[in-house]
Amino acid sequence: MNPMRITVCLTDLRPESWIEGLRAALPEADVEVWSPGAAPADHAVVWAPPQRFLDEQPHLRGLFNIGAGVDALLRLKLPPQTRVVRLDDAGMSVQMAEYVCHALIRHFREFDGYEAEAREGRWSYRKPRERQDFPVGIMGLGVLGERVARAVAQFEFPVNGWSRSPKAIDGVRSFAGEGGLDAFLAASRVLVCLLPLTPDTRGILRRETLGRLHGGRPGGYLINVARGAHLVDDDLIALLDSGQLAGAMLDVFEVEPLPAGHPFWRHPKITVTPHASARTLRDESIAQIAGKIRAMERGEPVAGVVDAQRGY
Ligand code: NDP
Ligand code: OXD
Repeated sequence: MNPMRITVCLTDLRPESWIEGLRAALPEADVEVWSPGAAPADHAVVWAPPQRFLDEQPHLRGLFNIGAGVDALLRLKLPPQTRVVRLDDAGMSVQMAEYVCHALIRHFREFDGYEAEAREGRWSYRKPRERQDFPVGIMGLGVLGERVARAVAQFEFPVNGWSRSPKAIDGVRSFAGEGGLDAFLAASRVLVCLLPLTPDTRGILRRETLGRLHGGRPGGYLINVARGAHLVDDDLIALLDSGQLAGAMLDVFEVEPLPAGHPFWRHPKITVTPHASARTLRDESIAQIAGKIRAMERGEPVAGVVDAQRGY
């Protein structure tokens, strides 16, 4: 019997360590880097593959993305029987919790202000703020959002969560669906976006929604760690410049890398990070993907299979 064939197509990434790790984790398989014209494989491990790659892979059983977000993958024409599988945490949720708690606490405790004053040699206190006045709203309570919500709740902030279906998470007030969005926004002052990018969520961070934070009062804060296309950039800038929003920490952008002249780089109320909030960890990811390939081959269910209709 021919060995199972696994092809690896990682655009803009060096594939060598992935190939080595996958060969070690799946010694029974034939693991190769894809090149145009290569023989079709049984499974693929991918990041941003070109359409040509998929056109040449009509028999794929599993298409394993080395990220959690599959919006770019779902824009391609996929072989009909192929199951698309996203990374399921694989070490990302703890990083996301660190990032969001850092952004939240840095804003709430005014650490940027202290840092600026310390640079001027000034020893000055600020009036302590009430955490009850800084309810945090997390959009998306999936693998990453739930972990973030639990981490934020540990710091005793009021936490609201918004998802398609209602959730029961200790310390988190659940809002669901279109009908729950207005009440969720009104009850939240710091907004964290951890939604997948789908036709329903594209542009969801815009003037009308961001303007409703904190019951429409000024002082909201945005943390976007999901996808740049969730945000309408000009609306954010207008809300910051008018004083309606107090600031934003942004990790993701419609065009990445963020173009040199983009106003986000120099805006005094915006902190930019380079899509670094939760990095793919190679060893954890290889172990997870190898386990799922074996489970699929045994005909067992695997976690993280994407529903293409839903978009995540
Ligand atoms: P999941 O698929 O596990 O969770 C998605 C959540 O969003 C679910 O709670 C889902 O609701 C909710 N949701 C989806 N559509 C809607 C909608 N229309 N209205 C309300 N809620 C909705 O995803 P992950 O938590 O693993 O990842 C989330 C996103 O984070 C990824 O898609 C990716 O874009 C981004 N990401 C960013 C990274 C970075 O480095 N910046 C790293 C990794 C991921 P329900 O539970 O009811 O289905
Ligand atoms: C992901 C990402 O989706 O890195 O995993 O954004």
